[in-house]
Amino acid sequence: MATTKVDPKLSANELQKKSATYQGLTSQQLIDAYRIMFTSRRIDDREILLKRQQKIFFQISGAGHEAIGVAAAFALKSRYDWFYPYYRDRALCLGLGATPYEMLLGAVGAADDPNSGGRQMPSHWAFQRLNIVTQSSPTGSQILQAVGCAEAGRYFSRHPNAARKAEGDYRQFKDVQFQGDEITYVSLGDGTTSEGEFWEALNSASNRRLPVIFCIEDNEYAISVPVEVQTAGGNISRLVSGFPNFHFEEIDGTDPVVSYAAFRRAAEHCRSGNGPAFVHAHVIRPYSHSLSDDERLYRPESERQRDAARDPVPRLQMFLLREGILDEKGINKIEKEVEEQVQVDTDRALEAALPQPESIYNFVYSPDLDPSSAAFDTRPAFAAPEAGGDGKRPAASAPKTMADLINATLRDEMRRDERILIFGEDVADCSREEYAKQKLVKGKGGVFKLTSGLQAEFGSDRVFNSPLAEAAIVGRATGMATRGLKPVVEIQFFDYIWPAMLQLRDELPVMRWRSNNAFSSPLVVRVAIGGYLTGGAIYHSQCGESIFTHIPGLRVVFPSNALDAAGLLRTAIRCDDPVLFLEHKRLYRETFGRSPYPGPDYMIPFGKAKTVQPGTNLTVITYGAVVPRALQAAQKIEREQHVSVELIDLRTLNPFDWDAIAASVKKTNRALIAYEDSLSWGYGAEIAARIADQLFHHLDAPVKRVAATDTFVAYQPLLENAILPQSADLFRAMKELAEF
Ligand SMILES: Cc1ncc(C[n+]2csc(CCOP(=O)(O)OP(=O)(O)O)c2C)c(N)n1
Ligand SMILES: [Mg+2]
Repeated sequence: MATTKVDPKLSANELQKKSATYQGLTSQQLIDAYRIMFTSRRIDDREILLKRQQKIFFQISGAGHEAIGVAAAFALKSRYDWFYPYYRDRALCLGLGATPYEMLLGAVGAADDPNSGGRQMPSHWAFQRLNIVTQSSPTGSQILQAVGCAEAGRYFSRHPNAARKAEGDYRQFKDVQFQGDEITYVSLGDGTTSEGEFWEALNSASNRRLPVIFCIEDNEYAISVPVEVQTAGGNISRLVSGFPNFHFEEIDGTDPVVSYAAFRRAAEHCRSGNGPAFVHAHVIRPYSHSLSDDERLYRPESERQRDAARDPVPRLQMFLLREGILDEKGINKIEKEVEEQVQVDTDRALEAALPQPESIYNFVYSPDLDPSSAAFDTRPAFAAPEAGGDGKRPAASAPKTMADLINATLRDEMRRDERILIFGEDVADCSREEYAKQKLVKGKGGVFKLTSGLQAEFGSDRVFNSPLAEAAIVGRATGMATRGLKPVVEIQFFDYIWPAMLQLRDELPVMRWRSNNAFSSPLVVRVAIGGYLTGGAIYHSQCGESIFTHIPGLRVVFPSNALDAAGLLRTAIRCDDPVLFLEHKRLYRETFGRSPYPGPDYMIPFGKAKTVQPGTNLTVITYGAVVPRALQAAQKIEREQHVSVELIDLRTLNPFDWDAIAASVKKTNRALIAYEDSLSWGYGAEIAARIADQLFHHLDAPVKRVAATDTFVAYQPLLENAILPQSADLFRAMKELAEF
């Protein structure tokens, strides 16, 4: 192992005994390192035993990764820097201050497990007091969030007022702390560098010079797949070396001294504001991938022996003995103390109270702020009609489009709350600010112009273009929101939301639940959705909202008119849950549903449907762009056949207004559910099933659905018309239902 003598005038003996440091690590720190590394290994060993005894239910070890973990913990600042570790980082977490007892609580799945309260597998770390952010199982999904976390730290140091608490919205429940020179640590295995999100994260961290340390713990295997299959040329350091602004280290991660020195240099680079760092640590994996894996199936004994010779725990022990830092007695004393501690903690953990089944619904959503509550029910404050006017500018009281009101709502909310950031593809007015400043260009502000003028008013810190990378948009936003920012990001077209699906399914909506309320990421994802565009075709017409309403923890909103869009967007921004805000492209500039701006505090609670028109013969339940089409059909059938239709616009899809549906169906005894998405397995299936289940005795006819065909949407208008539900289709279904 490498040693650096601090003072060459001292004798070797004195050096070792008194003032020797090893790349800046004192003898005492090395002793502490050994205690932590040995503790880490003994917890793994104990868990393996417990798993074999069926007292715990999963085990994955940090064995072989202890030295790099301790080195990172010592070089960084606990409770000051931020940490996105992965499952092999047991020693890191111990080094930062997590206790063996807390880890064993996780292993048994105890109610007081600080990682997740028994909701996640062991080694999925989360320690709120240590800034160790809740981690999940998908490999690599933490990397973009770490980038967002670093962005948040920087943002708050540039906008310290944004960190202030405020009453009456999510900020009341979201404490912010930040340090001017903080670092975000994120780690991952060699195999995980194959994930696209890894590259997206490096790209943004590099480009924005963010203080992120990427620690690659390269044990040469991803379960059974060796590194040369994952990584072209077999060495990730070589591939990433072209990223600008990085500090690079490639080291023996089984040597704590070398690892510590590398982390110190990396931290220095990051804290000085130079950009991110990349620490590529070569480590070993002596205990197979997990207890479900036996590496002897794919690794010969010779290779395993070679690794064993580098095992960091015995190596450090030998080093301490050789350097005279500890003698055998000293080593034995530490090991005995650790053994006893792990035994005591295991016994306690096995006795710990278990979570109660009634608690499973806790923290799917914010326990503090209910977006369906009366607090989010405010009256519109329309501007009084202006007298005269210059005839050129539209009066403030004039009806505006949905696009106008979304833009106005974003503007007013950004004025009110400095934690709001907007980013996405093309959302800025002009990334090359000088063009706009010199008035050479007018600015874009979104492909649908929904964010027009916001960069000009709020600056490029708050409104900026992202790379063309949807996972990065949602992943970074999630990291920012964890720190207390309120990103309102845009996915340009629903059709292209899919690269972000892992973040939208496995990360964003589950942060709060999986951490037992220790962390949360309330933010808004605005998405342009839907067809009826005449030429939108397959990739500019998709719906698919039921895929997202199927996700617990995610609010889903789908307004049909300008006023609702304004009121619901404000609720989405001020509430304490993640919200998917679906904006129908066809409705952006429609004549239908225009409204004057309802003022800077207008809110509509989630889960409250709107009765578009009352009726007595049958109920139509719908939302989005089908609302005006259903209204047209309802008016026609009333006119021509005297059928009175009650038309319900759900407005929010999760939560949805079951009470309104039930009250209406009890009155009309007939129900039709209409939606733009393809018919089968769509949103209407759930509503139909609930009506069948709970309102069976009130029905005089089968529950009907009208929706798109089970195809994609075609380009040629003739085909598009045949595919998407039209007013005539709705009319036919209403007639059939009324006549049943
Ligand atoms: C996105 C995703 N794909 C697959 C898996 C299953 N899986 C869990 S760990 C793992 C290998 C990870 O290897 P590496 O990144 O090298 O980390 P190591 O376990 O070797 O430390 C795989 C394939 C997963 N958890 N997430
Ligand atoms: Mg690996």
